[in-house]
Amino acid sequence: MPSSANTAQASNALPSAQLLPPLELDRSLITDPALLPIAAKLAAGQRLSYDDGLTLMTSRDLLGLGALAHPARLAKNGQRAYYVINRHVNYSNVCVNKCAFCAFWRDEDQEGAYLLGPEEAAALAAEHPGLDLAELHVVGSCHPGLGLDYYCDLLRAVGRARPEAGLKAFTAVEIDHFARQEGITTGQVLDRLIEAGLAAMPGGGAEIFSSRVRARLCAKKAPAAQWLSISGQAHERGIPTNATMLYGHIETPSERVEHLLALRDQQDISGGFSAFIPLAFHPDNTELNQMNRTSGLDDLRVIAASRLLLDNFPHIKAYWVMLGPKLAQVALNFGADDLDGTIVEERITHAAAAPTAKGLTEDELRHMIQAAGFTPVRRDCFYNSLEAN
Ligand code: V47
Repeated sequence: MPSSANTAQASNALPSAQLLPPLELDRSLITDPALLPIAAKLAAGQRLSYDDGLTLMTSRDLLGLGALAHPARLAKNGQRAYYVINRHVNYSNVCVNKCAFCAFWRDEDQEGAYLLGPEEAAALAAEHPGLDLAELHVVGSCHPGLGLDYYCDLLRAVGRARPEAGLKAFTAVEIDHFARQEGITTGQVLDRLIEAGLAAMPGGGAEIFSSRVRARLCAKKAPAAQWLSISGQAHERGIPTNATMLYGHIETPSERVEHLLALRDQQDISGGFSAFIPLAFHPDNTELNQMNRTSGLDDLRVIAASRLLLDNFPHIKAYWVMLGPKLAQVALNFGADDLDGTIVEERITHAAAAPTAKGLTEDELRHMIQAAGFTPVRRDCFYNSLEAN
C-alpha cells in the first residue's frame, strides 16, 4: 500500500492501449444474422467500423452480443473483475451549466446549494479511518465564484487527510471552466493541479458528444472537441483519465456510435484512457422527468458494444450505482471487467432518485464478483492490483 499520494503518483503509468487479438467465438449463440459478419471480423482480429457499431447498438440479440463481447473481455482481462475502495467527495453543487439531465445542480442562492471549504472536504475524506482507501474521487460543479487557488487547496487538504489515496479529481469540463475563470490555458490549470496532487481524472462531463444533443441538453458545457483535447493534454502529462457516455435520453444509436468512435480515435492519439463507463440516464427530478429509465437490454447492449468498439480501452466499468448491483454483476459477462467501488456517499445519481445504496462495503463488492463467477481484484486508481499474493 503506498504511504503517500506522491508515492501513488510515482507508481503511475499510462495504460497500454493494446488492440483486441483475434477472438475465439461461439457462433452457435448468435441468432441475429446481422451479427455474423461482425463475428467474422472479430475472429480475424479486425477493427470494427461505424456500421458494425450501429448494428451492435441496435441488435436485440442479447445472447449474441454477449457471445461477441465476453471473449473480448476475456482477452483483455481474463476472469478478473476489478473494484476499488474509494470515496466520492462532491465539493459543490452550485453550477453555471444547469444541464437538463442533471438533478444535482443548484443556483448559488437556491435552497440546498452548498460549497465545502477545503477543510470541510478533508473532514469528509477523513471519515471511516478504518477504510483502506485507495482512491478519492473528487468532483463538483462549474461554480461561478471560485479561483484556481481554491481547487489546489482542496486537493492538498484532501490529500493530507488521506495520503494513502490516489486523487482522481475534476472532469475535463471542470478543467475547462477553471481555465476560463482564471484566464489561463487548460494546460496551465492541469500543471497547477498536478503540483497540488492530481493523480488521475474521472470521465464525467462527456455526456454525448453530438452537438445536436449538447445544444438541447447542455448548451453551456464545454463542447466535445474541448473535452477530448483536455483529456489528451492530461495524457501528455502522464495523468490517466476515464471516459463516460450518458445514454438513455434523447440521443440516437448513431450518436452513441459516433461518441464511442471519437473516444477510440482520441485513445489512438493519446493512449491515456483507463476505463470507459456508460452512464444510464436517471430522469427523476430533472427537466426530462417524463422519460423512462433505460431497459436491461439497452444497458447490457451498451456495455457489449462499448467493449467491442473500444478495442483500445483496457477497462469497461459497470457502474453499480446506475445499473443496480444485480445488472452490474450480469454485465461482467457482457464486456465489463470493473464495478467501480465502495463510494461511501454517492450524490449525483441519488439527486435523480437512484434506487441503489449510496455506498457498498468491500465484502459486498467481493461477494458480487465471486457470486458471478469472477476473480475479485482490489485495485488502486491506476488499476494496479492491491491483492496480497
Ligand atoms: O458527468 C448527471 C452523469 C456524471 C445524471 O470516471 C447523470 O471513474 C445519470 O462521471 N442520470 C458523473 N447520469 C458521474 C461520473 C462517474 C461516475 C463514476 C465513476 C466515474 C469515473 C465517473 O453523471 C456526469 C453526468 O454525465 N449524470 N446527471 C442523471 N440524472
